[in-house]
Amino acid sequence: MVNYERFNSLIKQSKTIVITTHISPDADGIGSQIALSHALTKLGKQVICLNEEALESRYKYLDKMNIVEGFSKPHLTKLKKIDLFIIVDANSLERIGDNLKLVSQLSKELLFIDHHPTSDEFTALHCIDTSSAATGEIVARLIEQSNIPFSFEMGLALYTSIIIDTSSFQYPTVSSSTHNTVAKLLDAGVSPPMAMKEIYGQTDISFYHFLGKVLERTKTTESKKIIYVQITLKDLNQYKIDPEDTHGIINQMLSYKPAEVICMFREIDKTTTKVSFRSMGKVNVGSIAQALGGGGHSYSAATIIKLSLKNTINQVLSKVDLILSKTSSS
Ligand SMILES: [Mn+2]
Repeated sequence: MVNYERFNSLIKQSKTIVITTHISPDADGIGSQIALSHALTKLGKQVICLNEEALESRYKYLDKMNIVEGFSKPHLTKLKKIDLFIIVDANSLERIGDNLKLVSQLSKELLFIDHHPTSDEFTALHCIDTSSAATGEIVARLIEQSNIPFSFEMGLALYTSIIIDTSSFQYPTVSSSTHNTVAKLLDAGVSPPMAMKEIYGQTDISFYHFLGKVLERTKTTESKKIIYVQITLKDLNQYKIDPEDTHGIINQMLSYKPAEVICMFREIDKTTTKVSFRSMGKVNVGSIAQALGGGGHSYSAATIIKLSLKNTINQVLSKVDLILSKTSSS
């Protein structure tokens, strides 16, 4: 449940508001931050969007006015008096970075707006809704109930949030209310073809050659219930691919009918591997990722494992296989 009363009373009593999101931010965090910032500015608030890192160039199309700042030391003296510190798309101060944690201590009040699972006590105090497809969907509802019309900038930012966090409406969290919200964003002027090019756009043809090479190595386990793909450092270097551009590759395999779990393994270095998970519903990959030191949602999660690519693949596949054999026999 989203605590609208607390949101409204905090906004009413606050003049200076800082909005941040988690480190290595994704499009849901950035989109939610930018949309909420535009909305609160319309209410006459002084809003500062501040993140641990400067905005990546891939998100610049959402921030034509350059409102998102990366932390630098002068912020600590400049921002002496903050009334409200809002964290979007995360539910812990551990996720926002060491410097932003220091900034949060300068604020009178804290508010989390998020859709990741957390405790009931925490949910009661903040704007948390784990059934929402994206934090952007919650932000859209908060903006609407504040009677602020969606501007084009808010629309594009929230559309981006929802597209990224549902992999273009493919996840079980997508509801009629998600589509109702999206309808209003299109009414604000968002054009799907233009937005999709910004969200998924590639400027280099070599990306498609890389994609071909990676997908050619797609495998399934014997039961066919797990489909997986691996990306090596050599692939990334050979095609000059930014690892940030590989996030969506796992979604290519959602359409494999027999799959219950989809995994993508990406080599970070010789002893570190990133594992991304998707679930078609039977298995909670959020708790698998959590048990392996990571986290996420029940249908989409990730972790980083201190093992070689090969050993990570073996270990993770046997673990997921075991869980799948238990769920199908019960
Ligand atoms: Mn999110």
